[in-house]
Amino acid sequence: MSFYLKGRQKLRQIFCLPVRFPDVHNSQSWTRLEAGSPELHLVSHVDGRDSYTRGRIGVESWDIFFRNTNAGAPPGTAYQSPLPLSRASLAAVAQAQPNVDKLVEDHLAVQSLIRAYQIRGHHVAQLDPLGILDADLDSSVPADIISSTDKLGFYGLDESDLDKVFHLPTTTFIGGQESALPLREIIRRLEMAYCQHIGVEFMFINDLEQCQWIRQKFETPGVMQFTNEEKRTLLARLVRSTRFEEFLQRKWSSEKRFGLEGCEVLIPALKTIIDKSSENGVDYVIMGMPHRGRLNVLANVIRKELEQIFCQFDSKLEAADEGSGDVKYHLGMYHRRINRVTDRNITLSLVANPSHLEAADPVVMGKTKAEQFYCGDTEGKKVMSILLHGDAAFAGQGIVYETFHLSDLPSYTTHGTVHVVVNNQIGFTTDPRMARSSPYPTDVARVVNAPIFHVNSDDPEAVMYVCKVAAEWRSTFHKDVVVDLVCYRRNGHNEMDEPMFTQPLMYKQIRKQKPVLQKYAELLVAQGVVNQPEYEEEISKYDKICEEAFARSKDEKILHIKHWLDSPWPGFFTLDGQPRSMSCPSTGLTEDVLTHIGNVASSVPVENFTIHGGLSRILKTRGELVKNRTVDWALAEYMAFGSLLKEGIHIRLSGQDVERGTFSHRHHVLHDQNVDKRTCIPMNHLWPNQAPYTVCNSSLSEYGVLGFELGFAMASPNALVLWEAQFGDFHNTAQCIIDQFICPGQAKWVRQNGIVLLLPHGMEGMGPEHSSARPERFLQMCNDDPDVLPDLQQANFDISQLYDCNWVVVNCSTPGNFFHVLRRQILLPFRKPLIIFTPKSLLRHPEARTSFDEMLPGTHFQRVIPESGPAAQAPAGVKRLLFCTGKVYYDLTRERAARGMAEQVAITRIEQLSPFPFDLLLKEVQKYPNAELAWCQEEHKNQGYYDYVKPRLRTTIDRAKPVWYAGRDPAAAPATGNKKTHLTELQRLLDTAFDLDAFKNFS
Ligand SMILES: Cc1ncc(C[n+]2csc(CCOP(=O)(O)OP(=O)(O)O)c2C)c(N)n1
Ligand SMILES: [Mg+2]
Repeated sequence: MSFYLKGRQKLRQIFCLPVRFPDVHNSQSWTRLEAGSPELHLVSHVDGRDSYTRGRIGVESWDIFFRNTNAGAPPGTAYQSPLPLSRASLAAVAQAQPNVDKLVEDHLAVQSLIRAYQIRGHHVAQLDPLGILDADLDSSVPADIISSTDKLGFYGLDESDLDKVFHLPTTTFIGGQESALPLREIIRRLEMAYCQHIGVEFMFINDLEQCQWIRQKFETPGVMQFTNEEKRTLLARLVRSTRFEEFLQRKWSSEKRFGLEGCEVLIPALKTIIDKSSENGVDYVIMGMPHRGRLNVLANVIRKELEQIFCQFDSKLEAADEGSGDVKYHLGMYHRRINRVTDRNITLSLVANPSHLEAADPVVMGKTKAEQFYCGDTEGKKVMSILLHGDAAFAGQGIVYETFHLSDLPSYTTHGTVHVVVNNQIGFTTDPRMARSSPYPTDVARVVNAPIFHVNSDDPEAVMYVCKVAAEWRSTFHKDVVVDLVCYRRNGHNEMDEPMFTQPLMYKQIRKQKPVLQKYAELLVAQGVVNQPEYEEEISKYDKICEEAFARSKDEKILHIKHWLDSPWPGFFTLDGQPRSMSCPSTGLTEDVLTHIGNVASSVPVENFTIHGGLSRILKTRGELVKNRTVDWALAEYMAFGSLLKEGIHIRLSGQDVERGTFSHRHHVLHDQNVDKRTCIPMNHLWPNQAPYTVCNSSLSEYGVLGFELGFAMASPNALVLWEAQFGDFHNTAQCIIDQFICPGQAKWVRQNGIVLLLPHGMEGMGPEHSSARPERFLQMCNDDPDVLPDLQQANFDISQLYDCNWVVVNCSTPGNFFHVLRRQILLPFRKPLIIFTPKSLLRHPEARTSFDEMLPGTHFQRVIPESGPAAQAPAGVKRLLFCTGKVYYDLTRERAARGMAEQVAITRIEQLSPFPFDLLLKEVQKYPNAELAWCQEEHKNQGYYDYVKPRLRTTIDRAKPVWYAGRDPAAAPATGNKKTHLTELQRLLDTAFDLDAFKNFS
């Protein structure tokens, strides 16, 4: 046993505190005390309990305590407030203290002491149910916590002060009705509030009202009371939680399920948070959680039909839906039901997640924000989120920090998340002391001033109490809060895993540990709250439910992943989940609409608003473009957004500096130059009854923010949600969201998502960073087969291709095509993620303009922009057909003009790289029978599009001709850091592209 426990034991003797054993509800421990165990004898010996019980102020409560404990009350509830002290007697005692200076000093000392407990009491709370570990990784007792009488000296006090009465400061509630207490009683009450089974960490919060609120919740004497009804409900919930795991273990002993054994209290804990939140008006809870206990949460919190869970264990069942599916402990769920405790409707959604721990955190936040947004819940009173974490992952994964930093930002806040940590004090095989540098796994939450409630999970009532307080905190302050369930993991990491290899002593202790259900049932039986037959009846009732569901699960013939959908889109699909059509209307707009949007985009639509002179010039240039019936990149985006808003589509554009635009081209938020923080978003002044436009500069995060926007886009198909990277290459810090959610999301979870990624890309001599959005990676993850030519005669070939793909990858060379692809994203009858490599220099390139004519009704997004110059007029004479995508097109046309090769070389742009436009490209190739084919790109050969395009082009032409390469050599870095080398490389690739003999030697 650690020094700490020894120290605490001594303290408990001096202050007559109950000695807490690891097995906190083991009534034998308590009886032993009463029966005159050596410890108790020592108590008598040191201070003489009898003698100082008699006639001393404030110690009656200890008699009550021991009496109640003896009668079977659990430690947390045995304590009751002492009888009120008469004011006269207190005053008399106070007056009897002669030395005023000493009096003042002592009062100040007592104030410090109270504050010390409030700040550091949690370090000595009895948090580990096993009694062998320190939840804060430190066995020492802080110097200012009174673990023995000699520590009173720290405050200039001594044993003789223990019975002096001190006025209590307004920053404590330990007095209850009393405003003064003897020091001994003050310490005892502080011990009761801060050093038992609950460790409250909150004094870092820099808001007095919030601190007072928490102090009141934990310090007020007798505050933790439960009715018998509540105790019975708690027991019944523990029965379900425990017996569910036991049932799975019995039926499928060799299957991984990441059981909850050792933290069964999680189920009643979550239910308490939900009950309390429902009572406070919440009707939609969105949850995210890792593997541990997930099936149990689905069964007993979300209330997924048990047979649906059980049939996931049947390896012979085939999946009925499209997609490749996912393992059972990753699937999501959506369920609407009546909350039995509050009798109110409640919708619960558990978001599907990958193995990647904590990756779902921002996704849950984003979905919650969206659900709040769509139901007008501006303060988070109706919709809330609960996030569950493992201790190792919570401390180790950076995304946790990124997500916390979204929690209070106006465009990202969900007005408070309740975080619950299943702190089993181990991560797979790694001990906490090797897994984190912070005392607690929860310290990351301190950055946002979230209170943290650590609680010993073997004290179910203490757990319920902190969960109630957490839910109340959220509904009072609308800020994040953390419940740290300090527990243990009864089995290995999964049920097949041997934990004794690495944690032998811990697991020896665990083998001895009585399950919490058994302990709590014994306690309630001892208290007379339930009797043994009632308890047994509760168990057999639930076992029967499981058995019956198991029998029904045998009737299931196929698995429906659709049953595990976390975000249904009612009305968007047909009843059997199909798109309502397989076509896409024209994405063009009438001249009037284009002109109107253009005019608003080039004006300041509010009175007395002074914009910057430079911006006036930009808007003036926009106005001229509109007069000339032309758009540049920024205006094209405006046209797409503005028109969709008119059609009732909400638009949300988020990312770093998106309001102005990294390249200062967008200017969607105007700033009054004379009035601080006065802004205007012209896009919201376009139409009466338009949908709202949200444009928000994000925190400097990619992983967190992209995850958030993905979650936002999950909530509704009738919104265009875009995330823009500052530069395309920065998306790789969000790679997990791309790899785990965006790319395979539909295949794993039958959940569509229409998120748009805007990734600035292009080799502009800016060095290895800021150049490449890594198109090769996105293209490599496309699910189309490079070697199989699809059926080009298929009706609506282009739309079917889109329907079958996992995401759409485009690189538009004109603003008009950018406009069309954004609108198509919403006009399609289904949703797919859209990856757009967006330009930098083209934002201002004089040739990168589109006439209104190409945006009028009847026009469409062009997947391929064929050659339209002289070469197209006399195709037979064309010697080379160059394919390219994006900005290099402008370099190629300039070079071709300079070389006078307009008749010999045709240049065709592939605007939609994936799904690959086999049909249109076949036509292009057939049009130029005498041309050799070459792919030209500015990216290095092992990067960019070449590896994706080449085999597909070869398949298109049945491998009849080679496809040559004109571009940079392979390289490790995306671009050179040397401007001159950049230009030399560019010239070299242009030389190759237009040297008609370049590939002769290879033929
Ligand atoms: C990002 C990530 N890295 C590694 C893993 C592999 N892994 C799965 S569970 C686990 C331990 C998690 O420990 P903890 O968060 O404490 O949860 P517990 O399993 O103890 O409930 C690890 C390392 C993972 N799933 N995700
Ligand atoms: Mg753990």
